[in-house]
Amino acid sequence: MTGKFISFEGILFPRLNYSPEVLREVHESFLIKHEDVLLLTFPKSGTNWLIETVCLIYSKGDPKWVQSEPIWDRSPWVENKYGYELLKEKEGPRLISSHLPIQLFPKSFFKSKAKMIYLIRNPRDVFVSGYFFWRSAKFVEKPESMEEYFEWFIHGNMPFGSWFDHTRGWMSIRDKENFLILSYEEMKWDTRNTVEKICQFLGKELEPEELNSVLKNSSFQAMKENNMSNFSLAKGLHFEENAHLLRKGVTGDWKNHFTVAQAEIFDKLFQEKMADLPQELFPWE
Ligand code: PPS
Repeated sequence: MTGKFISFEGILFPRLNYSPEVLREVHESFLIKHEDVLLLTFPKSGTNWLIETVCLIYSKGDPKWVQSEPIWDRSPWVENKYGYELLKEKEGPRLISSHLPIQLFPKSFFKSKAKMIYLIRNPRDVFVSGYFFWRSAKFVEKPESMEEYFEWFIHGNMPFGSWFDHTRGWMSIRDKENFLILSYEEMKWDTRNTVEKICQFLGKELEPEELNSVLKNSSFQAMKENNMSNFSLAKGLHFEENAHLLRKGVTGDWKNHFTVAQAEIFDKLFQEKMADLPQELFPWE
């Protein structure tokens, strides 16, 4: 399964828009500034929801920005060629998105005061979301079946590597004060409270009606209808016509897809890989 992927430092990336040269340069020399805000996730954890929310916090709930500029330009991906070029030119405080594992992230971050939000999601739901997403993408090897994708996922043999390593890696800096861990589940179950938490972390204050507008314009339905945020601009070229970034937007969908055997294998693996971390970091059922 290497035709549409490249491997860099043992991690797979889509060939389209990624190269070892750019990945190396990003890691070695991209300068993170103190005033940058970094939005970090393993793919399919709710990245775009977080980006939309933060953009709306920045615009005090005014939807003009999120409705007029594509989401990948508002908060470019530092690791891909397109986003990297944009970021190098951007003036002022930047929003920066990334799926990079900690060992490949720009080194300059670790000496900066830039704030980072790391959003996690139940890896079982990450798996299901990823399966449908990668199946609809034209620029990656498509898994033949959910069984095949299960094998890729549990061995980390897929774009951006292992969920377990990614999560463990970033959680190792969880005590830093410029680092906030959020979960998709808490965002879903108590969105208002989570948005307030983000505002507090970023030092932003919103009036009640501004907060209401952030919530309204970052809702699943609003994002699904927003062509600047729902990836419809990339349909045809990079995605099949039936692709949906905003697919279901729920927690626990894995229960509709996992076999009993897969659920058991996953539980065992989770125990093996994550047991030494405080379990309250993982708020899903
Ligand atoms: S990507 O391609 O890695 O950047 O995808 P990512 O944005 O991380 O994750 C996509 C999943 O997030 C869900 N999503 C949302 N859920 C609730 N509310 C809102 N507003 C929202 N926006 C995106 C999206 O539906 C994907 O999850 P699934 O389970 O596939 O529906």
